[in-house]
Amino acid sequence: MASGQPVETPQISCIAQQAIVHYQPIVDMTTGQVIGAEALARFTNPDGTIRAPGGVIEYIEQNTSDLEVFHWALFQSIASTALPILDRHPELYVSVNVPPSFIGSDRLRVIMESLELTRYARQLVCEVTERQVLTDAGRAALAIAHGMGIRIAMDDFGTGQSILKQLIGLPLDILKIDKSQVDPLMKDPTADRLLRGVVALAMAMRVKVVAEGVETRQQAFFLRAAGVDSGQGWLWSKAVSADELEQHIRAGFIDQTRWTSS
Ligand code: G
Ligand code: MN
Repeated sequence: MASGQPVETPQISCIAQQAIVHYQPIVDMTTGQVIGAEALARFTNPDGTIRAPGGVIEYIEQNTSDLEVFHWALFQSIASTALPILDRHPELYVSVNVPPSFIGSDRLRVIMESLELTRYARQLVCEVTERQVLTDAGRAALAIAHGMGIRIAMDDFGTGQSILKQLIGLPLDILKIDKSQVDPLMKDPTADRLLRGVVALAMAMRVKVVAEGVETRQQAFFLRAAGVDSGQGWLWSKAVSADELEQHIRAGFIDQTRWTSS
């Protein structure tokens, strides 16, 4: 929860309207190529500098109309900054954190059509968090998004429900392993064994795996040895502007695929 005083709803709505996106690269751990990017909300300060949302999104999520304003702003920012990149790199995807309730309310389809995003559906991924129980309505919503050609990623895997029966019948394409399972990899043998179990689960389900919060080469090495396809984290890059993302796409991260820095 954000520190300080609660913020009045009209002010939140105003803040929600000003959301823009930055992009954190998702990298193929073997080749160092950028295969996708997670769109993460950022806000512009009065002096023009950019700040991370802090706890603001939790306030936005409390009110349906704020949530709608926020997603419009977010998708508008994606439409104006990412589409030229998606055109130039047809294999690249952009993944967006979207609550299933928002997809189910038909708002996603309206936004996609209004912003002419529909033809990019195959380059979009909706990330849904494992922290909240997926209701029947939520599952139906994901099926709708999948029917539009959008891929589905289970975010924060291993930190929330982890109810395996929840995965049955879900149109899942990607599992995102949470940072909390990456951090203990070199310290706790159980974490390494658990990781291998999750990779086996993903392989059995025929879904891709993305490890999140990767900060060191050693972590990347361990993850790759365990069979993880791709990673996201400060080892490669923090969330950056669309221009910087494109530079990363062109250059790749070949240096970070080497075990030693020399
Ligand atoms: O749960 P979700 O995937 O939406 O979380 C993404 C968040 O994780 C972002 O706010 C991003 O800034 C943060 N993050 C991404 N990579 C790293 C990392 O390598 N280390 C840490 N500490 N945080 C990260
Ligand atoms: Mn996410």
